[in-house]
Order: sequence, then C-alpha cells, then structure tokens
Amino acid sequence: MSDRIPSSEITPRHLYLNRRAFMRAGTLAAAAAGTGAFYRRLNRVSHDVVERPIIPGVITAPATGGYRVDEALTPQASIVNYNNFYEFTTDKEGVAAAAAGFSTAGWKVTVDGLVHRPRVFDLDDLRRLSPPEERIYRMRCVEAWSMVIPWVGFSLSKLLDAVEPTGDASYVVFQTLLDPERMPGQRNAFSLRWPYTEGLRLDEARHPLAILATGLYGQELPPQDGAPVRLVVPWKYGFKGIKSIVRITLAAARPETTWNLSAPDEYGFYANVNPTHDHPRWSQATEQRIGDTGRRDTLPFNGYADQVARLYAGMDLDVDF
Ligand SMILES: Nc1nc2c(c(=O)[nH]1)N[C@H]1C(S)=C(S)[C@@H](COP(=O)(O)O)O[C@H]1N2
Ligand SMILES: [Mo]
Repeated sequence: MSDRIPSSEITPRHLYLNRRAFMRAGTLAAAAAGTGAFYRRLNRVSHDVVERPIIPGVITAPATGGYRVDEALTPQASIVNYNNFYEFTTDKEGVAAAAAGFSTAGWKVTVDGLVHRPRVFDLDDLRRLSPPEERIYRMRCVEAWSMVIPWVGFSLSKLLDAVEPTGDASYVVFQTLLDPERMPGQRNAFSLRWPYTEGLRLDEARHPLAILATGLYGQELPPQDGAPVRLVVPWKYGFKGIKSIVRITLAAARPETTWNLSAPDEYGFYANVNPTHDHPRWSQATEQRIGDTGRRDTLPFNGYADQVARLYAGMDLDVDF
C-alpha cells in the first residue's frame, strides 16, 4: 500500500493461486520448480490451518440487512495465510509464520477519552457485552483484492453504549499494541508510524454493521488476523480494520490515522470502498476475489450502499475519500 510495496504485490492473484496449486501437487511441484529461490519460497509458505479454540454459543445474524452476504466463503486456509499486518512483516504470505508465537494472554482494552464511564475491559468483559454473532462480510483491500469472511464478533455500538460517550464525542480512535519486542515490524524505522491508529466518526462506529471481531470460521482469531480483537467495517477498505486493539478513545476532533498520515493522497480518512475513485497508482473499478479466476466489479460501499450511504448524505466522496 505504500511506495515500499513492490507493484508485484498488488497484481492479480494468479501467481499466488498458481503457487497454491503447485503446493497441492506436492513432489511434482518440487520437481517442476527445481532447487532455486522460487522453490525455497514455495516451501516456506504454509497453507495449513492451525486450529484455534472454538467460540461457544455463536448466534446467527439476521439474513437481511447485509449481516450475511450470500456469496461463496473464502477458504479458511486463504484467510489465515494471506494477510496484511505490518507489525509483523510486509510479506503477506509470511505474516502467519511471523505472528505464530504472538501471545495475547492477559489482553486488555482501555476505553477512555470523552466518555462518562471509562473502563479497562479484559476479554471476558468484552464477551459479556453481547453474545458472539457470526457476520459474513465482504472484505475489500485497497490493493484491489477481496475475500468473503465469516467473522465472529459483536456490534461496536454495544461497547460504546457501555462507556457512554459524552455529548462532545464525535470520533472513535483505535490503537494497536505498541511492543517492538513482540511485533518485530515496529523496529523498522522506514515503515509506518506506530502504533497503528485508525478512526471512525461516532455515527459510523455506531452503525450496526461495524463490529469488533474476536473470531473467524467459528474459532478465536489467529494472531495474523488481529487476535484477540480487531475492528471490521465492511463498507470501507481493509486498512480501516485495525488489528490487535489495546485502546479505544472517544475524541472531539478527527484523529490522525496511520495510512492517511503516510500518504494522504492515496489513503483517505473515510476510505469508503468507491469504484469511481481510483487510487493514484491503480484503478479501484475491479477487484480480484481470492480463489476466483477472473476479476469482478467493485461495488459502491463494497455492496453495503443500502445500509450505509445515508451516513454520507451531502458529502462529496471524491473530496472526503
Ligand atoms: N494493526 C494493523 N492492522 C491492520 C493492518 C496492519 O498492518 N496493522 N493491515 C490492514 C489491512 S491493509 C488489511 S487489508 C486488513 C487485512 O486483514 P486480514 O489480514 O485479516 O485479512 O487488516 C488491516 N489492519
Ligand atoms: Mo489492505
């Protein structure tokens, strides 16, 4: 997503998919690829799914309202082996391995700022806010690839209700853990400004489709997907979905956010999926659904216009992108 990412990383996924087909061919792949760097790379990439604890009592979201899109799910193996999580590595196929030992024991989320009831939540506290619900959402990365992911989570509005934002609160600011010991990508001085920070307008954050996710495919989130808790805002580009959250702050002013700071002409604060607003370096009109062969049209608000377009009434989405 930055100048530091080679353009090969955002090309259509056929290379990636070919490599996966290669892996399945096993020894045939070894023979075909020989002993060069390409084969070593093949060998390094895992397509395994490390089973995670099953989340008990997951309820089904309503069938209408965008809570469960009726599209083929992206295989779990792809969701957990093809990631963006710069705190670990910029190599999408290396995040799973780089994050494998990341421990979330004793995790806490501080909720503070313009609230009547500031509070530190542990994971049990979060679980008590609302029953875990399965939400099947499209995820559209700003790099023009997409997935369909069965998340487990709960509406962010439940957490906001619990802390009671004051009348002055207009934005919600989210921060990822800052710990270069455990997140080696944070030692890279040429990378992003840490901690990874994201934000939503309060009315966006209160929209019922915005969730805090604690799982996928019915299991607790693996580290590479943002364990133990991450944001999912399905009508926005994936970079708004900040991972491994430790702090949520209610604020009066719009926060500075990580990708917007790094390249404001490329990554807007709103980052609503918009097929008519191209990235300066590539078109946003179409996308590569991981697992598909051809490209598909990108939909306004990632297909959630009926639910969310009203939030942006009167705004010029080419200016406030
Ligand atoms: N803290 C943090 N959150 C992050 C990122 C990141 O690098 N660090 N990458 C973002 C981007 S660009 C995308 S597309 C999604 C990817 O989520 P996934 O790996 O679970 O598919 O996470 C987002 N959240
Ligand atoms: Mo992304």
